Amino acid sequence: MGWTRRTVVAGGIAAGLARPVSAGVNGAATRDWRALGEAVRAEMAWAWDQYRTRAWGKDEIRPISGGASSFPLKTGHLGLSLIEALDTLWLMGLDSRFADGIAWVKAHADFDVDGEVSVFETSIRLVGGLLSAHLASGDAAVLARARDLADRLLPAFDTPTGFPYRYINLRTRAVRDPATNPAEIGTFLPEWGTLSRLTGDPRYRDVTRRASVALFSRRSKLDLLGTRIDARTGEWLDRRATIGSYADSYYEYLWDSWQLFGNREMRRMYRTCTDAILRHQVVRRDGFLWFRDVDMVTGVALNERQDELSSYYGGLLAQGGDRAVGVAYTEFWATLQDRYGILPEEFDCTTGKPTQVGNALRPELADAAFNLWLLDRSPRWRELAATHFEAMRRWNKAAHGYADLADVTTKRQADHCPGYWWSEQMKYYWLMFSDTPRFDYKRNYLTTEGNVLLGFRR
Ligand code: DMJ
Repeated sequence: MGWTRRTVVAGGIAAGLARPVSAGVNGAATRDWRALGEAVRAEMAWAWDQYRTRAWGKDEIRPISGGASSFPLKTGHLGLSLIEALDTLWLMGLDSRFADGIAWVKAHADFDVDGEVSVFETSIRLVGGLLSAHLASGDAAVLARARDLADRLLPAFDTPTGFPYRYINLRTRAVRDPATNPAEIGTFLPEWGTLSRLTGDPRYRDVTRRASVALFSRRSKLDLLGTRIDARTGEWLDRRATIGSYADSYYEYLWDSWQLFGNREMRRMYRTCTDAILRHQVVRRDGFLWFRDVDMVTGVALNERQDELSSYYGGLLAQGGDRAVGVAYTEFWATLQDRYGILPEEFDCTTGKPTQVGNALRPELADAAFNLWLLDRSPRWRELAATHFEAMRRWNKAAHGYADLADVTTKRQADHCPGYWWSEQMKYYWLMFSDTPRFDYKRNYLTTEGNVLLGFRR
């Protein structure tokens, strides 16, 4: 018997996989959530102490060897993991460790470095991390560090379109690479708008708003955006419309700017983009739902690969009012999590096979579970996050921290722990399981990197 497209998909995704909903809800009744929260907190404290001993002030600990790696500089360190961890430590009540980290920032954080960084990564991780650490600590010196860093990134936005160059030298301000993308154009306003609010300087909000609006104005007649665009000319370089990497957090920040600032213009842009995505990119097959990549001009389907980064999208859809689609998409990812234990970086729905077998210790499915849970408090989302946490503890834990997987099919680890691990999934698990009094579960805002910009209860 030949494999038709339909049988490949059915065999690839659906065959033999029970929908996990009922198992999750039943399990939820018997779980001790506070104990699970304590387990998360204990893992965070242990990992921090490893970092404190072996990689203090470095960007990333190497969790297998105990060494260190640099990011976002190629060489040299800015204290990335330390800064990303700070608000998580505070929310967990790990107060002496938090104070130790704040003291390091005040004594050692120095961005006057002759080295090139990604404008986008530096903003979401370091500017965002410092802002949330400032809001958690109330320390003005931490805000001054965030502002100094943003000032070093600001010249990247000085282009004819208002889209930032992708890279900038922190000391010389030399810029490089105008071939940018929606995520690296439009993932700024919540952090930079907060910086404007805290400093009284409107420039941060104005340049980042301008970039987001200018990108929206270059949408196609179908209201879709592509994947690559030239910051000097505004010409599209790649017409592939996707909800995944290179586009993902643009859509997230349109909604977030409404959520955090009540910005109606951004909410209108979110609605227009989301309606187009729902019209042209949704695939429903064999009881599952996912999003194909299409040509932004013609709407013609290009591929049905899903990168793991896309799994955040179910949470965003629910936040924006499209709950049923968001739930269905998150359940699609939950099914893949049940199959692989840890999600592969990329999966092809037409063959039912991973196309990239690694996993860089990704938080996105826990992010979606967290956002869904904030909306409806269904035990299903706690259960999904618990599965994510327990799988991570089983397969990603190494001698000196938590590690990427080089291959989810064999569970072979890689000697790397990304900075976002400290800011994202550990915080989502903790907030979902602990019911901490330090967080306002009704009025809050977390950035794409999990940094809390609203919702601390001090
Ligand atoms: C994080 O840095 C952010 O969530 C970003 O928006 C994309 N994904 C990584 C983690 O996978």
